[in-house]
Amino acid sequence: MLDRLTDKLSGLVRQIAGKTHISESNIRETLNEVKLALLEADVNVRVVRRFINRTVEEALGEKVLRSVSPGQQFIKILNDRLVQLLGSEKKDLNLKGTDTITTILMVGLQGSGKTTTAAKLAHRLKTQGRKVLLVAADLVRPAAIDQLKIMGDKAGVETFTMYDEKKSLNVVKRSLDYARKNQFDTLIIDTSGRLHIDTEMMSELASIKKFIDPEEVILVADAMTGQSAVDIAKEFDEKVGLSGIILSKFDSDTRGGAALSIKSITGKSILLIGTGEKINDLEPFYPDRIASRILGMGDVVTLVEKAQEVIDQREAERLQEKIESKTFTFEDYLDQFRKIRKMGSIQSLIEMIPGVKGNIDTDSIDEREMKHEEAIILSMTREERKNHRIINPSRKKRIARGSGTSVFEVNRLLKKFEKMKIMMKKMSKSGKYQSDILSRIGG
Ligand SMILES: Nc1nc2c(ncn2[C@@H]2O[C@H](COP(=O)(O)OP(=O)(O)O)[C@@H](O)[C@H]2O)c(=O)[nH]1
Ligand SMILES: [Mg+2]
Repeated sequence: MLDRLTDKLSGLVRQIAGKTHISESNIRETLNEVKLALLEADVNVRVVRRFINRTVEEALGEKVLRSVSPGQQFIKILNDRLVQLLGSEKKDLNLKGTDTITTILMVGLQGSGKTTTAAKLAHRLKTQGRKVLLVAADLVRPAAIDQLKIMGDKAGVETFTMYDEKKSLNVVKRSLDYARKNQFDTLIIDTSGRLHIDTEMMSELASIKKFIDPEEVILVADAMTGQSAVDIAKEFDEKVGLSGIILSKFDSDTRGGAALSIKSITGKSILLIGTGEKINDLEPFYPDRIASRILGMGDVVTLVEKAQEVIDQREAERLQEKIESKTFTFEDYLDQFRKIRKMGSIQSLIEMIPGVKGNIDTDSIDEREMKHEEAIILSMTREERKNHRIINPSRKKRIARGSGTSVFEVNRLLKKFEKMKIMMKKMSKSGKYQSDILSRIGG
């Protein structure tokens, strides 16, 4: 799902991420490509238009054009907007405590995946320690009851059935009595769908809903049906009232526009996604993870946010000047060192940089070595830090003793520092913020 969109967007992201200068036309061009990619992925036209307009507006603001890393700032905006489009936060099911009964009504068209999903959900809630009863209230298709029972067995969950009953509302009523008597805390009701929306189905669902007053009315929508999944959701919401949506068949290789349109058109969140036919194939829907996957960018957003906290723009500029004028000293080094440390472990930080994971052996970045280096720098006098060239053999001995290291290590750091200055100078010309971070920590 969403593979083509992912290819397209991550390509665009890669192009723009490293840019040190971006212009209004860069932004407009890129967003135009984004727009085409979204339309091609079958995202609703009006949703796309609104998305692009808002993103353009924000991206053309000062924050992007004048920032130290405009490319990444721009991507962050794009990402945040995309997360919002997908529903912002992961939404959990509304479940009551296990001392009472939570009811969940599954609705949807025939073939959308209701029965399968009901059982998957039962399985999921069971593993969370709930006592779940599946209720076979689909009486339209004769085999439906058996199908639920078979799936229920796979889930290790009891299924409530009434083979001779004709009215699904009666099944629901009786199942509630049964649940009360047998201390079930969760009822998942599988209802009958039709091939198309019809009034009989809707009124049946409405009467069940009225009787049971469920905590959740979940529409199971087939992600493969694209735009029409969105229309169906809208209609079910108007006629029955939904609390959330499960997108089934998210494992298919269709274009995936439904996932991106459904929230902004219906206002209902995607709670979970079905990713296969097996009982385990049900996953929470994380808007932020999906967005960064689509943009193919690791955790660049977290990285930008963290970096923003510690390194403000002016300071970055000062640093840049120092690098250019070669007045970068051990004092600055120490300073950067500590800022980077504040951002978390070096390893995890570096792994967040797009393109780094897999390309650089982050295990070789030794945190212990960094601590030693810090100790060495701390044992230098201010003069030595400002001008490391005065560090002669006797000073080296003193520093090594003071820092609990060896002259060998002191020498190694001095050499590394020299090498790093040269490297930084080179990199500051190509201007990449991320390589800048890397060079500062000597990676
Ligand atoms: N690949 C895939 N198939 C699914 C998924 N959910 C359901 N199906 C299949 O879709 C078909 C219809 O599912 P079913 O639960 O009977 O739909 P219902 O008519 O709404 O109850 C079955 O063959 C399921 O195995 C899913 O997430 N991924
Ligand atoms: Mg069914």
